[in-house]
Amino acid sequence: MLGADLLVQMLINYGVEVVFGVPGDTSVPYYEALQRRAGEIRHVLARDERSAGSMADAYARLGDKPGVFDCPSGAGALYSLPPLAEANGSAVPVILLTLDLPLKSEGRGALTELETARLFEPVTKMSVQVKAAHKLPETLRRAFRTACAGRPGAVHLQIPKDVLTAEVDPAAVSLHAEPECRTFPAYRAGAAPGAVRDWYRLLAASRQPLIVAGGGVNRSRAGAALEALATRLNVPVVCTLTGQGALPGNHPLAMGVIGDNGYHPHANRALEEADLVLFVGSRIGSVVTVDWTFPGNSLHRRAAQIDIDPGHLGNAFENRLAIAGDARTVLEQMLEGVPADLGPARHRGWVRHLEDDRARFWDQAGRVMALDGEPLRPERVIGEFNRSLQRCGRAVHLLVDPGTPTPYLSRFLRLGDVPAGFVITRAFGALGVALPAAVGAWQADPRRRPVAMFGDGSFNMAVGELETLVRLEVPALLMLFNNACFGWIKGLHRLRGHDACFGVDFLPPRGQAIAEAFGLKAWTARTPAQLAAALDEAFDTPGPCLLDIHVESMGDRLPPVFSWLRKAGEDPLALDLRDARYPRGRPAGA
Ligand SMILES: Cc1ncc(C[n+]2csc(CCOP(=O)(O)OP(=O)(O)O)c2C)c(N)n1
Ligand SMILES: [Mg+2]
Repeated sequence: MLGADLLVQMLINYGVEVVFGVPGDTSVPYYEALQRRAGEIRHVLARDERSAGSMADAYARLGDKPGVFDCPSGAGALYSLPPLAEANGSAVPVILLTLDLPLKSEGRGALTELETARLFEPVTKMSVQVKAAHKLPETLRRAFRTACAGRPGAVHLQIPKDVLTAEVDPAAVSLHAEPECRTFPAYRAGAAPGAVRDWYRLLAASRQPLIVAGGGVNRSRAGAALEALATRLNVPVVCTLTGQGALPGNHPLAMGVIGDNGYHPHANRALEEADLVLFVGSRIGSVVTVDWTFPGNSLHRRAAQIDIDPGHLGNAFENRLAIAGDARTVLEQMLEGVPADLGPARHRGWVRHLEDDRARFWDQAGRVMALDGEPLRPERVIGEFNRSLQRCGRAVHLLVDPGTPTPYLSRFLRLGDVPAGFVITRAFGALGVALPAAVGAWQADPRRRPVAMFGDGSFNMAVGELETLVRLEVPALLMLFNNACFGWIKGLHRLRGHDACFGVDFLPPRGQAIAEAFGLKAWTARTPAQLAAALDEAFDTPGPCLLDIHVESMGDRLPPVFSWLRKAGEDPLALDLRDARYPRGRPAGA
């Protein structure tokens, strides 16, 4: 067997159904091997390695299998770094295969030579060069085990071309795959003995408990366990940006999004007021804590934490209880261990209080989302999206880039009964992810419509993948937030009290024309009526389509970002919503 066939056989043995990638001079033997097994494993050709990586990342986030992508030597590897770093930082199992120069050319001035195994070391759990073809099976096993077990993460394998073309006697190596590591999390770990009892001791003494669902809840697919436990204990649940979707949108105990970006004021208030906060699968980093200034009522000795990574436990403040383990497993243990004397009717007043705050917020939000305006107000865009989504009723995957989409979607999304999965890449928050992520999302589950939301800055970084959407007939619904600028950065200039924003404006893309040139169906929306009609048509369109939505710039009005509102002298916890303006009076450059 050729090394390349061994490699593909191992991928098949691990249940890999799809690999994403971009070819190069060094990857031809691998592509030939893929071609020989085309009935068993698909290859999705991306137009940029960054996109291939974002596809693999989204595929893993929205399913239960690791994502695999490939790139060629040199430039291809360099382009693959951003998405691999994001996957690793977000605990998403992604395996990158760099099909590299042959070992025999090492150190002899070959074009594209680069020590890729070293390049990826700081952004992966494991990055190694495979030095001989007979080492491929065991290295692949280590790769899947490392990516999927413990805190999931990224793996990089540098595979020289002469390893791919070498002959191996298949009888001399074992091609077995560890069944536990075909999906993730592999080898789920439970809580240490006594931890569940300790949790109930804390809960019994609490009058205002709260659970925070972080991205780890989604990674562990612990949503059902969380829902069952929260319901059984009558404990309200808030989530972080990446924890969105942990509970169904209309769950009575789902109290919204906490933190800085796109937070709900009632959710942040709940964190201020709770006397016991159980964080599940959250790093509790800068966004959740608004750069460690929130909540004002310190979480020291108010918090308990469940995390797969013991390095996160107690990292933000002193915990009352720290449990190292897999989110779903620990929550299920808690569910099994509910003390008999713990009735379901506890904390009723607390829950009612949070429900009142939430109702007050949504009352206000309904008014704000109905406001007219040209260019369109982002709140209106999400409001129309909510309406059109619920009219359509079909399950979606929401892929959301930084800029206008992240804060406005998180704050104003109303799913109702519509099931949704989310990809909001927040380890690095790169632009240009949502559009390619639509391809990975669709590969993960073609029953769910991928809906990607991105700014025009983002769009221009990923626009080449429109061709991929059309070629593969991915029924993505793309929402381009067109404001002719890097709006988020413009807002940061404005926050410093002057109007002279430097290096942030560009020409508005002609989104509809661009999309149509690639073969997508497309609309331009400048008014609420145009937007409503285009959204309904888009939901009824079976193929890929794009809405070029002309929105107000975040440089013109403050977005729902806690730290920005605070800096502008507004009360970020106010439930009564009003338009907030940037401060004025400081000369540019001062
Ligand atoms: C790859 C990358 N480069 C730069 C940034 C910094 N950045 C964060 S938001 C933003 C502006 C985004 O502009 P756009 O996509 O048009 O969205 P808008 O803010 O205008 O809604 C930039 C440049 C980033 N997040 N990712
Ligand atoms: Mg923009």
